[in-house]
Amino acid sequence: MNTLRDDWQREGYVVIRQLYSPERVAWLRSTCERILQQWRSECLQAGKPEGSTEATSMRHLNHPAYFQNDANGLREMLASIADPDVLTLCRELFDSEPLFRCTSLFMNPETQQLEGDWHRDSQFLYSDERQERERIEEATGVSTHIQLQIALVPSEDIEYVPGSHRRWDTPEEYAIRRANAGANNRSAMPHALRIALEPGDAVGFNAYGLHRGRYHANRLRRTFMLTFTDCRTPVSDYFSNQPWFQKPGYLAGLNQGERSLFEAFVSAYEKDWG
Ligand SMILES: O=C(O)CCC(=O)C(=O)O
Ligand SMILES: [Fe+2]
Repeated sequence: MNTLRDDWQREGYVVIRQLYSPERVAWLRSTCERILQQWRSECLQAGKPEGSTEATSMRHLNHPAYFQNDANGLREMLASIADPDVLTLCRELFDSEPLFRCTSLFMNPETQQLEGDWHRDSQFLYSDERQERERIEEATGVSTHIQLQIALVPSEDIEYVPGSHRRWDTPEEYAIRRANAGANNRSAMPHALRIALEPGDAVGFNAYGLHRGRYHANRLRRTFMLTFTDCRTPVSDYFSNQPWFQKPGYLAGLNQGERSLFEAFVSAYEKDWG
């Protein structure tokens, strides 16, 4: 029988319809909107350009600053990350225990119409292209991470080249993704698949495959993303740097399953939180 894990290893992505319940989607839709407004106004006050209305992503929606005097809200956000269906899915795909890494929100800018640039996330990790190529060519389809994007409004904003996570670029792909310092990286890509999601549907993808997003002012985009790694391969960086997990009471009210996910997260990364 063809399992979800077989598809994941072969294609580099999976689509799960209605991964989140309508109630959870409705709650996240309004909560993420509120968080986005707060983030923009705080960035504006602090003179930080990343919070401009043209921004297309933000991280760390589980930051306690978004849940002051709202213990129930924080608990609901953490429960959304540790949703049993999400963890079961990741366990199956990794054949191992998932380790939490980060929450993100992708949104449309207010005025720009931007096609995202084609990339593999490996190119940000390995600036030396030979190393990147070795890393991709030794891949067998087994992944150590997943980017799990859950649509909060209808979305066709992700494009992916199926199977590209376990092979290097063809010359045509390379000309688009990397040649001339990325001068052509917004061109149409052969064999790209645009993934259509209804609210609550999820696409999980291996970010070492060829992919891009889309950022059009006239297409509402609100996509919640959970990143997990295989617990055997933690990656410590800006995404995992979440020292607020050590605040007393941060995990209050969670059930045992939810709590274990975050306790494993803290013990994997707290040594780097200074
Ligand atoms: O969702 C998007 O717009 C792009 C996301 C992406 O490239 C990533 O998370 O690696
Ligand atoms: Fe990416």
